[in-house]
Amino acid sequence: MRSAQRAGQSEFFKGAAVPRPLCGDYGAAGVMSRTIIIGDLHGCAAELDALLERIAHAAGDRVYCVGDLVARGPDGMGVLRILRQVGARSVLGNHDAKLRAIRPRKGKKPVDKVPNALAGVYDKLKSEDWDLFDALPLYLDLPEHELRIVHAGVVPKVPIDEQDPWVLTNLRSFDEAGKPSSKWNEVTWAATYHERPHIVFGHDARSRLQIHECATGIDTGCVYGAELTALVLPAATPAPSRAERRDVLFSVPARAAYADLNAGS
Ligand SMILES: [Mn+2]
Repeated sequence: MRSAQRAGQSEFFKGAAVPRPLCGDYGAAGVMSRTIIIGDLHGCAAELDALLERIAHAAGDRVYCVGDLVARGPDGMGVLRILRQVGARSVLGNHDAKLRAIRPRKGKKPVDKVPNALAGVYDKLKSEDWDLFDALPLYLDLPEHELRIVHAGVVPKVPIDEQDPWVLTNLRSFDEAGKPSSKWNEVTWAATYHERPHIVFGHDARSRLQIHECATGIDTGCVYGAELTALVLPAATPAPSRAERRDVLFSVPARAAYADLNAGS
């Protein structure tokens, strides 16, 4: 149906440049809500706004995030505001985990120094914001799309409830001994994952967009001045094959480089 519709559209626009449809083929019908999964936000509120506009976010769309919502970037509070407006859900990122570990609590000694990456939001967070971070799960399953969202990655062939939380929030590759590592490597964990469910993840800005057989990496380094990316699926549709994956991926450019990629993870 997808290719037939596209062919029809080409016919209709014969002779003119055919714009790539912004919302796949499901926008025109106006009946099917979509699932939108957004890459690492890192406080990039203006880009989040632009991305939602680009994909014509509508009431009924379900919005998910791969985590690392507020650290490093210019406007973490703005990100939280927009995510609340659209009723988004997110998994826990490594920076979100660091943040909730330093939540001020009665009877608990305050941290000596808030890490630089979190200093921009630390004093602004209200109790309901801290609650939001406390509630972030390590993964989210979307059975209707046969996919799972994690922040960083998984060790192949290990059941999800046996995965190390550190792996789910920090993994990028495996070292020479096969040990999970947060180090960047040309061969990422996702290249070695050949199972179901399909996994949508972030945390690897250096690799940018990753289109693997059974996984899609959507940390395209917005906070580092590159792009913010979303994967958009029609209701009850699995992630398409590698060849067609790009048809469901949409990006907007960063307005600035807010952080240095080489300054840490
Ligand atoms: Mn991360």
